[in-house]
Amino acid sequence: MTKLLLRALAGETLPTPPIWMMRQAGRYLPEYRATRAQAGDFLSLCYNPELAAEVTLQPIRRFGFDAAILFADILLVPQALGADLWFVQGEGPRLSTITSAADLSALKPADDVHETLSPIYETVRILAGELPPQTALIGFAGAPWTVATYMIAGRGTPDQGPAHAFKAADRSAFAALIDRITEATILYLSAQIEAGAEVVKLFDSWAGSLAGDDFDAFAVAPARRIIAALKTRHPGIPVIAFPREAGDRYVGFARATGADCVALDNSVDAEWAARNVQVDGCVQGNLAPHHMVTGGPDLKAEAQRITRALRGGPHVFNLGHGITPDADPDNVARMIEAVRSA
Ligand code: 1CP
Repeated sequence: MTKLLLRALAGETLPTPPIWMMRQAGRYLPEYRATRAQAGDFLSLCYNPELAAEVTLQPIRRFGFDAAILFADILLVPQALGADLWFVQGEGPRLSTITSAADLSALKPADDVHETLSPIYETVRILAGELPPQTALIGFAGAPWTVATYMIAGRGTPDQGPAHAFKAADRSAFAALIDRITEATILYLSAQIEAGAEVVKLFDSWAGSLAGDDFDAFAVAPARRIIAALKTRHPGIPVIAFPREAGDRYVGFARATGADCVALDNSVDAEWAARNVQVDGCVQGNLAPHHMVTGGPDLKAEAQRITRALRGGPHVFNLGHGITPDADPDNVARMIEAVRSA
């Protein structure tokens, strides 16, 4: 029998949705913290295929999710393109910045990314051999705009100001950066699929800060190009797109990009999404991550409200964003029970 996640992504309406969680392998799990300590630091964990496969499998063993997501990070692609990348403990990622056309021309060509990223493909190969038969394997990459915001600013930013400023100052250099990331992403995701990923997801975490024509040019168009290239190379490969905080622009996003499923953040009302987004196919989401911290009757009520609101069409149950380090693992088990008994 085909895996539940693949059935939902193919457009099937199921009595119980497949369930997985963004950042399901992460610091809220003691076993993750132990393996991360064994690896030394976060990047060493990402580039260690055995340990990266181990942390990918941990939430599958503990909770029996319907999908595993490759353990890696969206910032490995900038590193593979030649950016310096490091993580400051307790703060987050730092990268060398791109502030001019000259910085851009110092980057490596997209074809070179495999040299850095080959350990990630090995992680995928290990997982493809070790996952239980009912568990689907998801590969992923950051969408070009979101990756560009980190490459330009050199870190996470609340408003993506530096990326907007670079776009305004030198639109052609900015567009060339988006193109370079787009090409690298096609090669990276293609290699993940060849290694055994059965689904790929594009994370556009900062899509919500693009307005009007910019949303079309830098969120829709690169996603469409990546998805078309992947489907040409790997016919039938399902793609999940996550244009986080896109608001009204969630409507028609699947049609405009060719995505098989659109992931909803938790600012979107599930009933509204059923009427306006799920009409085009599968949707994923969208429980607010804070319920994994607070638990209680609200967790059950919200998980069941979302499940019921999206029951009339294809749905993948997930959070609206990643689970946070302060979450209680017992609340994850309660969430799964609530969804399966809704
Ligand atoms: O200390 C740690 O252990 C590091 C925390 C951590 C983890 C667990 C980071 C640093 N990345 C990851 C793994 C990760 N990142 C996955 C693995 C698979 C899973 O979901 O379990 C995935 C899919 C990502 C994707 C990712 N990384 C995104 C897109 C999704 C999102 O959350 O919006 C983004 C924006 C990043 C960048 C990043 N990596 C790590 C942090 C703390 C950040 C955010 C930095 C910032 O904006 O300030």
